[in-house]
Amino acid sequence: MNPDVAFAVWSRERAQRIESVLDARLAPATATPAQLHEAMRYAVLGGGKRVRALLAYAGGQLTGADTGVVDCAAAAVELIHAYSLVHDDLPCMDDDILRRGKPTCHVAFGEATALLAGDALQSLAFELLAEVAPRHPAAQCLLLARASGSRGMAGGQAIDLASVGAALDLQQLETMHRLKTGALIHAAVRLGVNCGRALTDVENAAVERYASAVGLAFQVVDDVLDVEGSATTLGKTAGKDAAQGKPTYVSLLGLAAAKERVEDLRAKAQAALSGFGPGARRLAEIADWIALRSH
Ligand code: GRG
Repeated sequence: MNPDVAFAVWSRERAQRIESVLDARLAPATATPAQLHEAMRYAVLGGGKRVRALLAYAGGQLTGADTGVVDCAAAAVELIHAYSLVHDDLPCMDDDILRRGKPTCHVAFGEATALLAGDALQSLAFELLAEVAPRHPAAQCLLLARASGSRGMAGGQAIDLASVGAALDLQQLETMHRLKTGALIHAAVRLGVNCGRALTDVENAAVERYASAVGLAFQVVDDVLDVEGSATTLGKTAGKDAAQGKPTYVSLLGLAAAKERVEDLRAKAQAALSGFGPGARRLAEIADWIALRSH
């Protein structure tokens, strides 16, 4: 694709591309067990901003990776994300009925099928990385496993569930979000970067700073949108955190300071990319998009 096309064009093209990759890799809805496969496809296809896939593709551009090589990394991280949303929405967790503008997976298919769909999406993510990733598949699987496991996303979710009604301080809140949301966003960048040329130590440290800043910025914006957004624009229930008494950046800092924190993180992400050339363009654009998003 022409490297000069606008971000909106590039991101739309990549979102369509990952949709096709996911469509091709998910079992057909008619394959036995049909209800499970239908639920998996329902949870993954036809919705979502695809932020994590875009970050993987943009990370791949930084290191000159072949887009076809990045496909499986981008798909794997989106599959883990979709599984986490299905499980997060279950009655035993966040108990939500709306996701990506449609009924949540358990509302549409029942709790048992939704649980299994999440499990199977997780397995499929690792199957893709192990089977298709042409470079260092074991290292890529390790990276994704660590980001999504008990010391990453699942651990952050456990802290989140335990924090309802608790008085977390800012540092505890940040630790929770760095795990629950940041770890997978961080992994998305890394998985893409790893598909291309090897980076120097200095470059690797800069990528870490970038991924860490955008991972946290994404969550702070999510907290702001939970207050300022509506279910129509968000495609999910708005105002839930406050209703559940969950600590958020807005409840701890106030709206204005939370927005300042987003700006600070956006500046950090951009600064981290300053040593790279034009290959960092899409990562820079995604940092702006994450900070300025309205849904
Ligand atoms: C169940 C192990 C397990 C983990 C769940 C991701 C997560 C952890 C819970 C989701 C709860 C939530 C709303 C977190 C806020 C940030 C976030 C991950 C929002 C959803 O991600 P988007 O906005 O969703 O990228 P789309 O639909 O655009 O893909």
